[in-house]
Amino acid sequence: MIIKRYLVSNMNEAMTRIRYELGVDAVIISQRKIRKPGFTGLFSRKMIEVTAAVDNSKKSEKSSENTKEDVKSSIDTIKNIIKNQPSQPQTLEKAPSGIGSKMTAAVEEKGKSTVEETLLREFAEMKSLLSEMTANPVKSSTPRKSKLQSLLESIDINEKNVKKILADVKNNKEEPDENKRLKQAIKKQITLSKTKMDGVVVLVGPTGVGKTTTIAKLAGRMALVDKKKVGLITVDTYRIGAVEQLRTYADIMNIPFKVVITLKEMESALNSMKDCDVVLVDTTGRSSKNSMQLSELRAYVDKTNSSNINLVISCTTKEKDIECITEGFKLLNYNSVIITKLDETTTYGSLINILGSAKKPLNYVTTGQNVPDDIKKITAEDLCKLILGEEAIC
Ligand SMILES: Nc1nc2c(ncn2[C@@H]2O[C@H](COP(=O)(O)OP(=O)(O)OP(=O)(O)O)[C@@H](O)[C@H]2O)c(=O)[nH]1
Ligand SMILES: [Mg+2]
Repeated sequence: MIIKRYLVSNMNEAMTRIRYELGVDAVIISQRKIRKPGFTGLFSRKMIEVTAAVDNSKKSEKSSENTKEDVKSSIDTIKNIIKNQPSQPQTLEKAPSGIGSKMTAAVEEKGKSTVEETLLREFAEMKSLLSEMTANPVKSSTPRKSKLQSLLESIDINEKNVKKILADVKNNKEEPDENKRLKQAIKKQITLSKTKMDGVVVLVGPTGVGKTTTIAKLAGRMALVDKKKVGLITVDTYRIGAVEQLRTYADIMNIPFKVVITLKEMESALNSMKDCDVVLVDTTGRSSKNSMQLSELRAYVDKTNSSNINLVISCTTKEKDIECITEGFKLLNYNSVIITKLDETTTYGSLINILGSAKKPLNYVTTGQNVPDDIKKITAEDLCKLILGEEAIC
């Protein structure tokens, strides 16, 4: 707040000076007619004393040094106003006598004391503001986000992980280059699965995240590229279409395929694929909020005796749902994560959020609908570049 007093011969002059010096936002907080103090004042023309104020807190571009100056000058102005007001009654315009004039005087007196009280209060506020600014200039200004924090937030890394990464960057005293420190901190949040893709591999996850497509991709790669003996099992019995989807892939790749409805059938299907290097098990998509369904599915998953259970989750999953999914599916004892649909987003912070929330290593990422091409194992270095926007996925 800047407060200034003007001694002018008319209000036009006052308005012009106020607008010029304080700007169009200034307001007049008091005005009164006075004579110049002293003997000569008695014969001089009456003048108008106008006090105007402007709230300069919106002018963020002003440096704190300027603000201090403003506060000092305002305090000086207030001091002068207070000093001049009651102690110099001779300079005030004399009110005529009578009941009416007494009332006018009382109202004027009341008005004066209100202005005085306001000024005194503001003076006290400014005084404390000034001492706070002098004691700690940085603390008194609004804390600003660092460039690094803004960057991490802009790529959708959640608050918890932003804090972790910023702390790591700050505490890394060995690496002088901030960019390298940032990469190291991001890589620290990424763990990659080293589990070999053989034996029984199970995929679980919410509906529509790409479990069946991922199974087909994996089967295609292993059978056609790695020349492994692959078998396919599905417990996806709810939708005929879903079964047919995988059966078509199995037929094209000429690999054994079984549909499992009961727990007993799961046992016999696994027995029939004993000679396979890899048996890929597809499951029905479940809502992480439905613990009944998850418990039912768990019986099938347990029956496989697999130590390679993968939670399949899309990188486009809403931040709030990630926690719900990664927690809910813990009932199925997944030990790694497959993140799908990287081609459907432009920021990759969700990968950090998913891994941080699941606390399990990343096995694969998928990058499109093409079977078997759009799946890959990604290195921490490449994932870091992707997250920082240094590399594109497609
Ligand atoms: N863009 C994109 N689409 C994908 C990807 N993976 C799968 N999809 C598509 O996602 C849709 C659902 O895929 P599914 O494999 O049927 O998903 P699901 O998890 O088996 O679904 P439910 O069995 O219903 O739980 C299909 O249209 C897929 O083509 C991917 O990496 N990127
Ligand atoms: Mg499916």
